[in-house]
Amino acid sequence: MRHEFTSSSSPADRRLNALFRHLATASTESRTAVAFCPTSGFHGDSVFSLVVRAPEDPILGVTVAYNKDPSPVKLNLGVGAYRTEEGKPLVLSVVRKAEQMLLNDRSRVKEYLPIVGISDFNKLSAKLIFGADSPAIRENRVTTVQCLSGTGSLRVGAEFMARHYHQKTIYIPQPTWGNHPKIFTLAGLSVKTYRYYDPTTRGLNFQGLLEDLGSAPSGSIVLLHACAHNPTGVDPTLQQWEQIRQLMRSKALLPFFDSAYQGFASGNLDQDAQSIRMFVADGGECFVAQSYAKNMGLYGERVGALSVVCKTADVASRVESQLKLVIRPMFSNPPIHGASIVATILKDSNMFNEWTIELKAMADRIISMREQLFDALRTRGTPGDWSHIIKQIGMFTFTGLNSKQVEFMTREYHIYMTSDGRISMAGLSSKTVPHLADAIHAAVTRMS
Ligand code: KET
Repeated sequence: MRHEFTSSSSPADRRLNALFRHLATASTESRTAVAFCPTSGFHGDSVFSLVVRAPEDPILGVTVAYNKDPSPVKLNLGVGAYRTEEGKPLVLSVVRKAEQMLLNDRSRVKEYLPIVGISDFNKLSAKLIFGADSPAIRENRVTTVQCLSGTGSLRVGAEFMARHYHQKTIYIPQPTWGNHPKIFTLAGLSVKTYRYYDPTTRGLNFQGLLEDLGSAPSGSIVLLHACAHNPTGVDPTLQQWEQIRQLMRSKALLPFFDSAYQGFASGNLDQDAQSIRMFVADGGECFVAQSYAKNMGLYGERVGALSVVCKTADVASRVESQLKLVIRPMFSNPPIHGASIVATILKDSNMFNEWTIELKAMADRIISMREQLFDALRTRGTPGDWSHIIKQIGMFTFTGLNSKQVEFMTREYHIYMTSDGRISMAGLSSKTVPHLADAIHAAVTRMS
C-alpha cells in the first residue's frame, strides 16, 4: 500500500507517513524475508534482524571514509569545517578567552536552563542577525529561542510550522544542503524544490527561481540561504534579493532563512545579514535559523538560535509559548556551555571586535585559497573555465566535477569530497593546493 498524506491529514499522520517514506527510500540493501514465529517472535539471532543497514551520510560519511584511509597525503575537503594553514582545526582565541572567564567564575552553576535557553544569548543573537537598530526587536516583535546549532533551529522551526502554519509545503533550492529535505520531511512538511543553480553558467538561474516561486501556492514556506549558498557558493545580488522579496511578499510566501555562514561570505557580519534585514525592514514576518558552528568555530558545542519575526509583540509571545511545547519533548532545554561562550563574546565590545578580526581572517584565508587554486589550475593548463572558483563565495566551491571524477580523485589522490563535486575551501592550505590541482587536472583530462 502506498502511504500518501493529504492536506487534511493531521501532523501526526503526516509525520508517520514522512517517516515511512524516509525509511523506505533510505534502505539501499535488500530486505531479507524473516518469518514470524508465534512462540519466540522473529526467527534469527536478534529481534533487530529486520533492521537494514543505512547508507553513510553523504557529507559526514566522507569524514568516516577519510579517517579509514592510511595514506599520508590524504586530504578531507568534505565537511564544511575550517582548518588552519597547518591543516588543523581552529579554536578562536576569543573563544578560549571566554571559556577561561567562564571557568574562573565560581558563581556559575550547572542548573537546567529555561526551555528557551539563555535569555542574554537569545537577545544578542537577534541583535547580531537583525542589526542593533532593528525596529522589529525594539517593538518586541521577535522571539528567539536557543536551539541545537543550525540543524536544531531548522528542526524546531519546521516542527512549529507543521503544527501551527496553514501551509505545509516548503520550497527548497535545487540543489541545497543535503540535510534540508530530511529535516523538513521528518518534521511533517512536504518538500518541493525551486530552480536555483544553472550548471551551464555555474551561476544563479534567476529566471527559473522567479518562475518557480511565482507559481508556488500562496502562503508556501520558502527556504532561503541567507548568504554563502551551500553547496553552490552562488548568492543573489542585492538587487535580485529585492526582486525575490517583492515577489514573495506579493504572494504571501513565508521566508525561512538558514543563516549558517554569517561573516564567512564577505568577512563582514552586517553585510552577510543584508538579505534577511531586507525582509525584516518591510515589516513582514519570517523565520531565521542561526548557527555559530562556523563563524565562531563552535561546531561540536551545538550553539544556534531560532528567531521568529512576527507582526506584533502579542503574536510573538504566543509563538514563543508554542515553541516551548516543541522544544520540551524534543530535548527539554538546551546546553549551557556553548551559548555562554557566545553571550560572553557578544556582550563585551572588546571581545566582539576581537571576534570580528578572527572571523575576517578565516574568510580571507578561504578567499586566498580560491585564488591559489585558480592560479594552480591555470598554470597546469587544466582544460575548462575555472573562474567560478574565484567568483563563488563562502566555504565551498561547487567545482562542476562529476561523481566519476570525484571517485577517481579519492581513489588515486586520496582527496575526499562530496560526490556532487563540492569542495570545502576551508579545508585547503597553501601546502595542499598543488596536490588538489594535480588531482583535478588528472580527473579532468583522464575522466572526462
Ligand atoms: N545550514 C547549512 C546551509 C549548512 O551548510 C549547515 C552545515 C547547517 C545548516 C547546519 O550546521 P550546524 O552544525 O547544525 O549548525 N553544513 C556542513 C556540516 C554538515 O553537513 O553538518 C556541511 O555542509 O558540510
